[in-house]
Amino acid sequence: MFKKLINIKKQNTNHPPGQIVTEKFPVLTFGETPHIELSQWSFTISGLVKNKIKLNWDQFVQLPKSKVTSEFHCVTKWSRMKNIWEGVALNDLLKIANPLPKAHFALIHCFGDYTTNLSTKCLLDDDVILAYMHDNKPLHKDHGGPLRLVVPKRYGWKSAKWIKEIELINDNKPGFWESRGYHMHGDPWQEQRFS
Ligand SMILES: Nc1nc2c(c(=O)[nH]1)N[C@H]1C(S)=C(S)[C@@H](COP(=O)(O)O)O[C@H]1N2
Ligand SMILES: [Mo]
Repeated sequence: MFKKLINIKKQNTNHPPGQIVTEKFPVLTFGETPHIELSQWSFTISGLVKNKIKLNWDQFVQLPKSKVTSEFHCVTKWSRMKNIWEGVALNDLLKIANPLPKAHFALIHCFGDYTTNLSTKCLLDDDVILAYMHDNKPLHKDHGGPLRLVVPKRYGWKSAKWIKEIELINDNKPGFWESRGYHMHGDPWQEQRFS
């Protein structure tokens, strides 16, 4: 009983297994940073929803703001422990979009064609944010500016930079890395690196 308590505490105060903590914030991108004009920018929630949402940049920045401090774990083994993200809580927007009961999964689409998949349940977690600020500064374009998704309870590849669209779907579909062998769920505490 006592031993178990210690183990639980350890897991809550440390990084996930196999990770090395860094103070730096490396840039991990497949390919080039896309160039996005704010006047051409939009964010959409589409697919299996009652209310499709499409917002331009001016509309997006007028939405109520949220702030989350969370850990970031890349599957290449670095973890950055304290990140202050500011933007819009995704569950606020998903509640408005109102996913249909059969919308069990989502495919995330980005400017620059990157994709990744997540369960709807995972996206509804209250630490999931659409971020345009990081550590009190506007999100740098190499880190996904103007807007990125942040999903702290999944490996970093699920935190899609330059997010453009969330498409709610019925059956789980692999994204860019998932179709190249990365795990469909990607929970760092379970070390779900590869499938
Ligand atoms: N659009 C897009 N999003 C992406 C990636 C990418 O290549 N393209 N790389 C992913 C990976 S593997 C990681 S670890 C994080 C890295 O985020 P960072 O570059 O801000 O550290 O972004 C994720 N999101
Ligand atoms: Mo990564």
